[in-house]
Amino acid sequence: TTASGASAEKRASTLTPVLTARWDLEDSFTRRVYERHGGYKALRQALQRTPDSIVEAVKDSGLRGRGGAGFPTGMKWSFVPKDSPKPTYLVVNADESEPGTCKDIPLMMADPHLLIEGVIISSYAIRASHAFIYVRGEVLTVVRRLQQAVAEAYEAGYLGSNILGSGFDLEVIVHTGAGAYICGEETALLDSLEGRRGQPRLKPPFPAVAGLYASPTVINNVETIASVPSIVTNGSGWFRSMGSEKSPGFGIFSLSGHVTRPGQYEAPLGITLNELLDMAGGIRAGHELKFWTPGGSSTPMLTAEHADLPLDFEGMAGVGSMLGTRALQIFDDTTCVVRATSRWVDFYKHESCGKCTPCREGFWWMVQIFDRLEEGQGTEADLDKLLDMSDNIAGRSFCALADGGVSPVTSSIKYFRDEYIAHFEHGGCPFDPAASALFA
Ligand code: L3W
Repeated sequence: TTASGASAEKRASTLTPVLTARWDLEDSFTRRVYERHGGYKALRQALQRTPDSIVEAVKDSGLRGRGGAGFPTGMKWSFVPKDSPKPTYLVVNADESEPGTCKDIPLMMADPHLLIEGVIISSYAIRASHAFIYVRGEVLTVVRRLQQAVAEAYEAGYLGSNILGSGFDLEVIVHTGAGAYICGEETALLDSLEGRRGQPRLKPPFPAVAGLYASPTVINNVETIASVPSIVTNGSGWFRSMGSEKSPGFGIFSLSGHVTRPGQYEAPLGITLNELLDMAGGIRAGHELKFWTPGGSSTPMLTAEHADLPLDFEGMAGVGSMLGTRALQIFDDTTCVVRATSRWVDFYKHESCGKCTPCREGFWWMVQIFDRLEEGQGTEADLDKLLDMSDNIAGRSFCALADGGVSPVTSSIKYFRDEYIAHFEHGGCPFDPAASALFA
């Protein structure tokens, strides 16, 4: 009944699951099952409280954005001007497309009502009467499941006018994207939602002040919003009792690649890769960990020496990486790091929206260099050229896509310069692609 097919055993974690708690129940995606397991209780409690008290609870919990950047959620909500003559909107960023990231889509497949309950409570808190869930257009089954769940929520009086007799009104619109990675960038998403080609806008103004239709707009990731009902029910102290001081709470870690049992593992922030690998049965038999990403390809790769570091915002920043979306892509000793990086650079070249020159031109040129390197025709000067280009792309482009795109390049050269050189000396890739099976 779930999208992931992952079993409870695979998600066994060091805490009682919250976000994945119902994933293995039969018909977990229905309102009936959600209500039978405590669903919509938090909404009833929230509607008895003032909107501001919900904002305060989320602020006190220390919840940080689960889409990658980790911005404090309660603080973002409190940036919405209280005296604006324009309506306030809530937008859920469900355009999950960071390579390796697979948490929001399974959550929406298995437990869409958890997201919808979070949407209603969050909209109430920020005084929004319209909320949009912007979903990747490619995942039609998820779109249909969400639409069905939204219809069920209307039938029960959780959406529409005068919700549960509270006087609060909310309309929820499920909107599909059209397959562009850039539309996960919050302002490109807003352009797309307004019917334009998705390209990032200049910030500031931040969406909290001028977002959708130039109105105050809170944009949060699916997992962020899905965490809100549990904070309302259990309190901010409970949330803070998990995770680390500056990165409290829990999250879904998606493990993929050369791992025995890939899947989604819910765990407190601050857990380590080695602890997660223990749950996932370790690296596939007979092999060793070579490199991994903490949060998809947009976060600098790390190596086996980093496997005991806390997977929280501070722990990853401390080694020049980022927690990002907790997409742990695991590569063993059979993988060619040049091949992996080349595939990622191809992705960024393809997904660059073209608005700014460093990103549009930079990734195109990088692809040319990587093609040469892979054919064994490069020289060591090419590595310096790649680093120089990275320096001229990161921080000089319009949005975070470009900063993310140079991450695999700079980090792979930092940790595996010798392997690049081995390509020149060997006259091509020294690895057997069939042995890795990921990039064959
Ligand atoms: C009001 C201010 N709001 C910041 C808000 C801002 C946004 C949030 C974070 O990139 C990262 C990126 C990807 N007043 C504010 C303010 N805000 N200052 O806070 O903003 P920011 O700029 O730190 O990050 P971002 O542009 O949102 C997100 C990385 O995530 N990433 C990619 C993720 C992809 C997915 C996916 O596919 N689902 O999430 C992975 O690491 O590289 O660094 O809301 O408005 N003064």
